[in-house]
Amino acid sequence: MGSSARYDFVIAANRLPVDQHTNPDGSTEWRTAPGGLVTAMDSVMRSWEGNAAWVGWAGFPGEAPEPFDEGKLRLHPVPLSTKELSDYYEGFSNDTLWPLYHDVIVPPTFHRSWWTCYREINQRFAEAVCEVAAEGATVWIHDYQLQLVPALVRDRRPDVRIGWFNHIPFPPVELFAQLPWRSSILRGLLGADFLGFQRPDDARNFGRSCRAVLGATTKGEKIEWSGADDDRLGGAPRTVRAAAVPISIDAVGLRELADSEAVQERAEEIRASLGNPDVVVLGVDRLDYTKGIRHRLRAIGELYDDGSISPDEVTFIQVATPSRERVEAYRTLREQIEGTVGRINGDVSHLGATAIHYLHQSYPREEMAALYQVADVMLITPLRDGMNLVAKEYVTARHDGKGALVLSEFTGAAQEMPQAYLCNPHDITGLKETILRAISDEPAEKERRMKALRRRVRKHDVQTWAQDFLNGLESAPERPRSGARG
Ligand code: ADQ
Repeated sequence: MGSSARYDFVIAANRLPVDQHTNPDGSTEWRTAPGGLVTAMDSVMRSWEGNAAWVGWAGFPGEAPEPFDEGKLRLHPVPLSTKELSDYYEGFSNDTLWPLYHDVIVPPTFHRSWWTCYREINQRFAEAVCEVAAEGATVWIHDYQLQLVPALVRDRRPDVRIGWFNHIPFPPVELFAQLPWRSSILRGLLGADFLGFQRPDDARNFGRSCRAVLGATTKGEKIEWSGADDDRLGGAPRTVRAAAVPISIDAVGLRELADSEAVQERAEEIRASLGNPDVVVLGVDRLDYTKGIRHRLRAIGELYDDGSISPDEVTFIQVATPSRERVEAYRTLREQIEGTVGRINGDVSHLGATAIHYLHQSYPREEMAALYQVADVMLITPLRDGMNLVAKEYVTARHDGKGALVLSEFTGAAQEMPQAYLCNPHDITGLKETILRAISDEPAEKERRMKALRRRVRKHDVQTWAQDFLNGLESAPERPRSGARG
């Protein structure tokens, strides 16, 4: 089957890189979806000389559109029904795996019917990949929604080279072991040649789970597994490499955008509309319980309450992007956050001086770049985060030497950005002190830190990330066998 397909580079991700828009006249068109993965992959595509395809869900339930071309890229939609969306995506991916992989900040929900659906959808994605992948193709699978796809593809197509990248943390074995389907997930992943993680700790956590759950052996980044059991995803012995390849941003593109006259003007406009406060503090997150928004509000609220900062001088803007609103834990979080913002504003704001501006909306890139430029202090306080691209975007956009980044030590970004004002968001007193320090440190000290942070992001941008991943995949221990099995 593989030999008749034409695409020698295949990406598989939960979503396609396009959204369908309906025009006022009722006609529809595809538009590039905003987001880090699309930008990242765009740079890989541009330098890829062969034919490339992207397998993913088109963004609406029901029948999938026929495969189509967007520029050089073949898009291959995978259908999901409303029920499948609920069980595979909102259920197993976002209410089982997401909390389990983020330190069980909320308890994961385990439902056998969700798992059955997850397996079926992974099978569907794997079939689509096998359908489009040319003989000997490179296949790059993304994220926790598709952890069974590597072995399912390997099983049918031993000729292809398979990489998987995890955008979120991989949990310690003590937590991962809670998952009733833990060994199937590990076997699924071990179908890949190369597994990329955000941090060395994530790669090590994965290796430890393979040892504890499957009896595999590890040596540095190499994992050796006998494959000896009766699970249909298993089979021959395998050697797989698991390593850290931290993701990054399109630093050149963002810098250019931030430099543009329109963005500079917009930044001034925003500042003026806030009443030109002395200090603007900014938070930007998807509205997710992993992002530590409640802890941040607690610290900010106490700083206003105890008079350490005043709404006449310091304004806090919290942008909280709507996210997963059909999952209960997200609805509860939204209510809590909005209640807290209302309480703080009610207590400490006065006419003409609002303590917290809360924006539950998505914005274009230009507006985000302008907001970053306005921020004197950026507050990033997740309880756990795979990487956190906002940290990298902020230091890149704020390139005038000013600004200060407060960054949780529980983000992947903290490992690469030690010059940030690092914090433990669980320690509210410590967090308050760190915020005050970031506000009041000498400009020269802030400039020194920001310069080092910017240099790091410039040197390790998204192009470097993609190249590092593909190099890792190319040199992974187990070369593909020739000849497809169909
Ligand atoms: P996310 O959890 O979505 O990603 P993050 O890395 O912070 O988190 O990326 C968010 C992106 O969305 C940023 O590019 C940001 O600019 C953008 N964004 C946020 N709010 C927005 C808004 N209101 N309007 C428009 N754009 C907005 C997952 C993992 C992360 C990992 C990334 C990439 O959870 O840990 O860094 O994947 O691997």
